Amino acid sequence: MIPPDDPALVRILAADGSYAPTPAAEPYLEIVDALPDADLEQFYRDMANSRAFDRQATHLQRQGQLALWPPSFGQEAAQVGSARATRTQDHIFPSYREHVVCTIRGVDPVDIIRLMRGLTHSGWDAADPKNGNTRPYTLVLGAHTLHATGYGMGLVFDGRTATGEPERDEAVIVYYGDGASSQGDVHEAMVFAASYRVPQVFFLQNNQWAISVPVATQSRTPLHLRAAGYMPSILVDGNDVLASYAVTKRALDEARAGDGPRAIEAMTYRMGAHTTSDDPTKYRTSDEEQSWTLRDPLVRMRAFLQARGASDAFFADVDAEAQALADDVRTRTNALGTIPAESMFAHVYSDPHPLVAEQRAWLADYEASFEEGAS
Ligand SMILES: Cc1ncc(C[n+]2csc(CCOP(=O)(O)OP(=O)(O)O)c2C)c(N)n1
Repeated sequence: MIPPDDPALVRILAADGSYAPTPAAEPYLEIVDALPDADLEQFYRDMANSRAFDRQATHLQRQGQLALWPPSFGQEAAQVGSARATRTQDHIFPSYREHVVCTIRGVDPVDIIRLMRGLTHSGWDAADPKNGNTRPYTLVLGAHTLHATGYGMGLVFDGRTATGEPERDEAVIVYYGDGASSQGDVHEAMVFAASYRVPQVFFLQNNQWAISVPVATQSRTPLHLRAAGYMPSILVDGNDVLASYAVTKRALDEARAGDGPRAIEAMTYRMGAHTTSDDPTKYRTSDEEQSWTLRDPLVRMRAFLQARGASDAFFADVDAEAQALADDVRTRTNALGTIPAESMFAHVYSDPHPLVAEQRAWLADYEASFEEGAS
């Protein structure tokens, strides 16, 4: 079901792509109006690329190349808008569905694949500049909101924010879901973030479902009102990339300037399964899915750009780039191979430990017991 519009909702593009700001969007229009055509086109390009990557990764899982894939299908506008609103010096704390955010920040899509294939413990090195200050995925719901708040407190203590030089001030943004919003960790993070005026944006993607639990069961009040108990909280149409960009940009600017944390609830929809191990037809209706298909974020932005005169050649170029990206991901995934099983013992303790040594020896004996070796 599509939730009825809340008067607090910030939306700039209607579902048909027409420019139709809601009253709550008025304060954000100057941000959107200042965007050059190149940025608007980049937003669409990002969404098309990430959808192609996500679809490819889903296929690769079905073909046995990955253990699991949590699709970002449907959440592209919330992620592109918010990620494009960050600055280079900001710090990103994703959950596990933020493929769009991570790749925009510079993470190689195949590094996300390597994580989901079980080849690495965390996928990428957050300290490597090419990864754009993007921390590893956290599968423990809500735990990383505390990591982000702790990091942001460090920014305050170290004088790396609210210096009066916006080009230099740093902020953190943490992504989490409607289900995670019920975790105590999230609320504790909000208490500390508010108390210490942490330069942090809590970006909640309300995709309507926590696996098979609908958001109406998670909370009897709109989720943005939960966060409003701690800090200014904004409700945005997460399928509108322009609105997502504008509210996140302002929230990050205010956070960096020392005004304290901000919360954003981006109303969106998980158009795919929770993960490739899930079958959403068991708990939601096709009527519901179809009603959200009518709000597809890519279709909306495409219609907006077309009305502004974007050419067929532009869309053909975007499609070709997205296809090339998906092909490249497929080629490199198929070449990934495997890793020695004993690497699982490598990072358990920093010093040698007798129990780990015993288990490593047991595994080596077990593998040697196969005539042709374990495969
Ligand atoms: C602390 C914790 N409890 C339970 C789980 C199992 N679990 C994994 S995903 C999920 C639902 C999360 O829903 P939501 O926060 O809305 O995010 P979404 O997957 O929809 O993006 C649950 C319960 C977990 N990973 N961590």
